[in-house]
Amino acid sequence: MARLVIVSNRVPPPRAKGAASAGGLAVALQSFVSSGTLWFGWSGRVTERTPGKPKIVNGGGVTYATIDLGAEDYDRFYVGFANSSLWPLLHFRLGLMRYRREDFEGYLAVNAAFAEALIPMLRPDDMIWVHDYHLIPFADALRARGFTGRIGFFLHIPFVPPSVLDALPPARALMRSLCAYDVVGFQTRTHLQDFLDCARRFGGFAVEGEEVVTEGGRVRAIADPIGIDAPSFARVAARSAGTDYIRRLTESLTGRALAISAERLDYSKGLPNRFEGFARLLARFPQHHRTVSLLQIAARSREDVVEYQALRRELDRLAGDINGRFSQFDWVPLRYMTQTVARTKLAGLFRIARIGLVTPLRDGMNLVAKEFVAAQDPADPGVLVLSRFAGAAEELTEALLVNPYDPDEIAEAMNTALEMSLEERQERHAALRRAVFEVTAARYCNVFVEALAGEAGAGPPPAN
Ligand code: GDG
Repeated sequence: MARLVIVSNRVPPPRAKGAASAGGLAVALQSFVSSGTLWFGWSGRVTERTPGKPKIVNGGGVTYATIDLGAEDYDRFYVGFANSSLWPLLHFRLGLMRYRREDFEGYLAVNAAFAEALIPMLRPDDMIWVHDYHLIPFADALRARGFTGRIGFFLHIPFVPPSVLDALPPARALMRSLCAYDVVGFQTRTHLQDFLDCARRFGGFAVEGEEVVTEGGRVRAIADPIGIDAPSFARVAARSAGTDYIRRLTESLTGRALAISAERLDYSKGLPNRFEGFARLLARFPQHHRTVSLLQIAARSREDVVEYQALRRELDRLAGDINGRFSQFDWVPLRYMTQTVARTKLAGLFRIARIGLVTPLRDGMNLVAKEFVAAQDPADPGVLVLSRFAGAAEELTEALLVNPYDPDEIAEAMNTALEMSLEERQERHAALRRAVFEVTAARYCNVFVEALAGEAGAGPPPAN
């Protein structure tokens, strides 16, 4: 059996299960990696210059090899091209995209430096699984250094149609790099279809079914939605609901319903629209004054990127505005925090919430939606209000699906959720729960690795 090598921008510290990391990727993969796996990527540290050799740590049979980033590389590769060009572009936010040629050069240079550092650790029959938009040119960089084994890529964030990708100056180079993989995976069939259209348009390649035919071979494109370890999250949530922490929260609510949102403080997550939606709920449905509180956890993220700094200022202002307008001396409608909360506590918060409010403007998948469903008590479940532009909406069709650009629609869905009968809540939750327990993290990993191994039995991707 070939060794699995995982390459991702950030590598979680060994055996840090349950640690307060607010990233979806680490959470999904950590339970899958097994003894013998090599996991390679950035350490998260910035030093003066990018070193040539990785640091190696072993934990639980897994070898973690990490490399620091030099300050200029960090600026061009991470802050620049990855998070100021690709992230906004692939979330359909052309107005926020910034492009500098030197950033793209830095992006290619870091991919090359990472490949150079990994090559001495590779065996010819390794299977390499590369993750996310930071590392699109990684297969090219490995092939240029002589690696001939299987290499697959999974994109955790959305993909865009040709008319959107066209705005990115190196669109063609990027598409040709994506087509240097053996397998390319996406969260949904919509993203997959957009990729095939872009491969045709910018790569100049023929597409046959769900395969791209290149000069060098064939790229197989798959839709492989990511999931969570649902039974384990449900257990943690049930246990956590009995702790002092959750008891203190329940006491502070004095019988009021809790609506909850939790994510990285990121403009893709639709926080200002959500705050506005909540304000509309209070303005249009005054019967809910004093009966509901929204707890918004917005873990600070990418604080070196100016758009994230601006978003934080905007949210501070909006939160103050809502509480100034609607608070009463003994009721504060919006509780807003920008610290991370430990994962077990988060699970308990989800469990006791009456509404899970998940309204990104665009999201590859959105694991919070799935975690909220898994955390509920099936006998008295909360209601999921979900953006139809989250990848998760393709599977979680029994949620109250909203267009997050319309604050009135968010307000109306919250009102519906608050007034929903127990019977309807149970019916919707049962259907959502089936979906979340079926498409798990383990299934996601198995489907990808089977496709990467080239096994015929990989089968069709789950319906979504
Ligand atoms: C990318 C894609 C895709 C959030 N706040 C806290 C916290 N979290 C945890 C959540 C969840 C994870 O972080 C976030 O995952 P998401 O999927 O919701 O979002 P991204 O971070 O944007 O992830 C996304 C994902 O990759 C996987 O493919 O679904 O579309 O954008 O697990 O619970 N965890 C803790 N404290 C917090 O305050 N401990």
